[in-house]
Amino acid sequence: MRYFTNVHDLVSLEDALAKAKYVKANPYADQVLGKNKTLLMIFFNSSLRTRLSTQKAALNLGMNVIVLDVNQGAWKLETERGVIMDSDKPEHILEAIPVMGSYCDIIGVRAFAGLKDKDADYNETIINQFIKYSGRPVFSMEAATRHPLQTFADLITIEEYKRVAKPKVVLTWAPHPNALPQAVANSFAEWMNETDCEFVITHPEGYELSTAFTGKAKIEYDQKRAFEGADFIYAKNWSAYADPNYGKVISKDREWTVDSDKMALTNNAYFMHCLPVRRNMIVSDDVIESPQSIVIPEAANRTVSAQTVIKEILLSL
Ligand code: AN0
Ligand code: CP
Repeated sequence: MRYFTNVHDLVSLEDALAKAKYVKANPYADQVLGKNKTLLMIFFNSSLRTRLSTQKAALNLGMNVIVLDVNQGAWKLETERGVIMDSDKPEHILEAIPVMGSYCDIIGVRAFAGLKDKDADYNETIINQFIKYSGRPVFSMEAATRHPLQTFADLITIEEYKRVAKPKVVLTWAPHPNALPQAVANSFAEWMNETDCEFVITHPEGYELSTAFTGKAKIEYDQKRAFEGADFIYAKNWSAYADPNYGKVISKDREWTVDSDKMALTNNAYFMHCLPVRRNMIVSDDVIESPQSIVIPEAANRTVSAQTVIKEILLSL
């Protein structure tokens, strides 16, 4: 595997989950594989989990790691081709990318959706430029439309906690003060459609995601009805996808906050969220602190998903 941006880059989900299980049980089995290989992690946006877990994953594989926060200490990058560069951006991404590639063997990129230009976001212009111009294998640490390392960790977690072969998994929108990308929700839907879980998405009207990601998922506008009999509740906020509101916050309705009354409708469901989470907007204190909350083991599995992916890329070098 040379590129990892979505579920279809894997041989199969089943194969990837089996490899992840091995990596989790044997975290230091491949310390020689990454010797004298350098991972460069490029962040255009903030991160706690992705930064730490991906670095840990690479160290477990014996790699060297360099981290660059583009917005802290690097030159501001122009990303459009053809512009006269007389503004505040001294360097063009078309030089910066191959230069970055010359210092490493593998590149991880975090570049969120700008939420202003839907076509630019949904064409994945930033990560695709890294794929095209870096000369190196590239993996996504959350790009404009997907967050595959997160979703891979989510599915490892569901596999570990499920009590029935085909659990009911519910992705629920929940309120947030700011406009967030659709990436986590898109990815979660895209990967859930590769499983045989019963998969339901619930959100207020106007928050419909792209059908390219939701596929065969059942859309239920009544959140309480969606929660009935659920085995996993996966909460996430996202901004509107549909025009004319692309990238906008159209509701902050706290009726959609996940609380213990709603969790009582479920089949004693586990609560999941990718984090960072806003308490008492997305989820009440008591739900996130309850024994059914698995957000910490879910975050811990980010090391496992990253290590499984980086290992596959190292094997292809
Ligand atoms: C980001 C998002 O929703 O895409 C990153 C989540 C992993 N969240 C925030 O910016 C709060
Ligand atoms: N879940 C996740 O990707 O968290 P960070 O934004 O902190 O990396």
